[in-house]
Amino acid sequence: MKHFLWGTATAAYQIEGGVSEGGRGWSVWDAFCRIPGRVKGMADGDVGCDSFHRFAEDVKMMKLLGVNAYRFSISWPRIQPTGRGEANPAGIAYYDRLIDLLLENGITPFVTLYHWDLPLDLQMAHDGWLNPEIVRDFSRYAKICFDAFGDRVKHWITFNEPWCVARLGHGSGCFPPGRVSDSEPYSAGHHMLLAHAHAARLFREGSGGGVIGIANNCDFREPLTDSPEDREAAQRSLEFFYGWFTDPVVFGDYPRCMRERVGSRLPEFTTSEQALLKGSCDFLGLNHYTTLYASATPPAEQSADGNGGMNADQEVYLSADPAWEQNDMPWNIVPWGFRKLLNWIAARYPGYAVYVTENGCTCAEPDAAAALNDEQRCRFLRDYTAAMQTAIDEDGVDVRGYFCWTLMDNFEWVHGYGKRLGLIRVSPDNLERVPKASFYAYREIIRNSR
Ligand code: PNW
Repeated sequence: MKHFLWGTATAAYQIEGGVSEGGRGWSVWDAFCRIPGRVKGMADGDVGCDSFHRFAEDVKMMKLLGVNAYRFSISWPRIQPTGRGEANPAGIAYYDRLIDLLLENGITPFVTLYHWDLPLDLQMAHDGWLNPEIVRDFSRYAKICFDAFGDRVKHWITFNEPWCVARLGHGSGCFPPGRVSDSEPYSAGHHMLLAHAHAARLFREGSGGGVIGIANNCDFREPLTDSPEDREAAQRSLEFFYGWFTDPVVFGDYPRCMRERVGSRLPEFTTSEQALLKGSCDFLGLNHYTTLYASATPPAEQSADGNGGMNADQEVYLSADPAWEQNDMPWNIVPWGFRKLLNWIAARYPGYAVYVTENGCTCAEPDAAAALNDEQRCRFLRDYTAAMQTAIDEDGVDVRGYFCWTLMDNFEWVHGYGKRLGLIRVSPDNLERVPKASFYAYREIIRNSR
């Protein structure tokens, strides 16, 4: 696998800290963390891993790890403190230094423009993703980034998991802006898709070169039984999950089953919007963590694992095999689901290169000793990368890269710092970075594949 990208991934709000430095404005997450009851222990990203100051240490660790790519995100409010207007030079300078250091160390930067930290002003004064004007705002922000970093950054991701922003931010309300609705997720999602398409057009019109894509998340859905009804339920569940944000960027429109079931709550694309969306990705990103069974009727024996929300639209019941090992999230550890999902993506979107933009394991790590001996994560990484390798070698899926989530323990959104996914432990006392066993396990995986 000569040109395969082996990397790790992070996101600005989860690691940077330095929230009041370098002219950075507030994001919706800065505000959300201050609302009692929203984030466990009222944690926030004020310090994070302090990567705003310690990024050189991070790069050093990546060098030691042997990765040849790093996926990180740019904080929109560092670049435009209110989400509109001139670029903030101090924000640009921070990413300039990070990008240069990565390149000096032979590490390819893979840059995400939006990993959830919407400038707070755009939310408070302009209604965030529910306002169609945000398409223009996002495009301008994207253009600033392409112009500033495009000479060195050749791999771009517009959105990280728009599904989460739509569903968790506007459906269940557990993410900012904390709205609960059965229609707003579809309009927020609609505007993110249009913002993606406009940004991709601007990117391609610029002369910088490189590729642009989107990082969509998807769990796998295995039919609970062989019945046609359960097979259809699993298919429907995947279309409502990955298809929602991938069909439009590949084919120019939402999956037909969504159109039929969501009806008038699903906005329509105009003909010119469809043309703009269609083919707006050079590659498809996949963030994958777990697998569940899907059925058309409630499962009789299987342990029910929630109904996946917005279930009235999908009419899908989700369940887990009690025999499956779970991690600390708790998410089921099912490597074969990863292989099957990669095959599902290759079959639905033929001709597309896939990058696994996130995959990783949450482990219970009550103390430093447990963290450094994270045997479950070592196994997870070996088994999941092996499943991916089989999808590549035996099934012919065109996977071009794999990014382990995540380089180091960080701010895990509503879970605060209590859920850990890092290859590196970050000491809560002094933020010292110490490699866990999984760091060395991943290093071996990378070495053995070359
Ligand atoms: C992803 N869900 O988040 C994000 O891209 C990362 O920032 C995050 O740290 C990582 O996965 C681990 O959680 C998700 O509820 C958050 O289905 C929630 C869900 C999925 C992904």
